[in-house]
Amino acid sequence: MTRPVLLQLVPLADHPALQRVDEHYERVQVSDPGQLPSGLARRVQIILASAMTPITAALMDQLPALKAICSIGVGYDAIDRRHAHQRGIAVSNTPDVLNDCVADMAWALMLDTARRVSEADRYVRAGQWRQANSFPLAMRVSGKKLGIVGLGRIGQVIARRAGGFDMELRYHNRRPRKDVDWHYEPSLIELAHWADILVIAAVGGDETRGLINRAVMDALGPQGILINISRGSVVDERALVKALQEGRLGGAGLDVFESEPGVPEELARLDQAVLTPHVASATRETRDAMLRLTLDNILHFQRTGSLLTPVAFHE
Ligand code: 8YV
Repeated sequence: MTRPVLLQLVPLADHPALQRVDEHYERVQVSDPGQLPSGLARRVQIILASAMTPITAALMDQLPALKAICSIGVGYDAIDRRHAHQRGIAVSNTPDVLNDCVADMAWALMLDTARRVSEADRYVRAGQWRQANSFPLAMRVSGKKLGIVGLGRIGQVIARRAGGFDMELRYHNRRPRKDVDWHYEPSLIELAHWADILVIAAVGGDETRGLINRAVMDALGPQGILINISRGSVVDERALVKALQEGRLGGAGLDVFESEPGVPEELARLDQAVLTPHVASATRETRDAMLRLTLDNILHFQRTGSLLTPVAFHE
């Protein structure tokens, strides 16, 4: 009997659960789904992708038998969920299993940017320490004011870690959360004004595009630090480069960018920016857990027709 096709749009590490998936599906890996022969395209029931793989309406419509999109990652802004919903295609992501590592990375970027760790490393390697002991002073982190934009699952883990640094904490969200005691700040500008460090942990997509604009950066100010571990689209990157160049913003720690893997050259030239290549979830443990949850979603869907961690769609 011919098995339905599982279209794999990303390279995968080896995982024991893959064998079980392969018993039920013919796994076809392509990097450009446009290259898929129409005979195979007609048999695709599942797409296996990463959170950064664009899943457009056009791609879905190339696949008439598509039933589920299983994405490795928590963000779903790359998926046209409205179209999936209209076609009755289920969508899953990998919530919770990456919270700790993404939160850890937010802290790594905070400490690095404030304490100039990467810059200090470059200074030592370049032999500058031997020439003159002139490394600039950094900013203290402990005891400072931390603002979090987006207090979802990851935002809350970042917030919990702030206790260890004796920091005051406030957050901005679409709505105040009833299940936490942290101070809610209804105005993003006011939060930026109050905070020494502002961490962006909001969802990506149209509702947050360009949310962190010049006015927010100016409110954060010349000593302020901006950290982004969510999506590059949330920050106006041109405004950020200008704010850093003109000294209107103190520093930025960024794991995500507007046009990944593209990073503006001007940004890469700035010592007060710490840049990492979208690796917040990229530890062996967490990537393994993300893949496992995705494969579990696929196997559950094969057995029951529903997903373990579906992404709900609201009009
Ligand atoms: C990864 C992410 O880059 O979870 C997300 O939304 O952006 C990241 O964890 C990606 O999904 C890896 O596959």
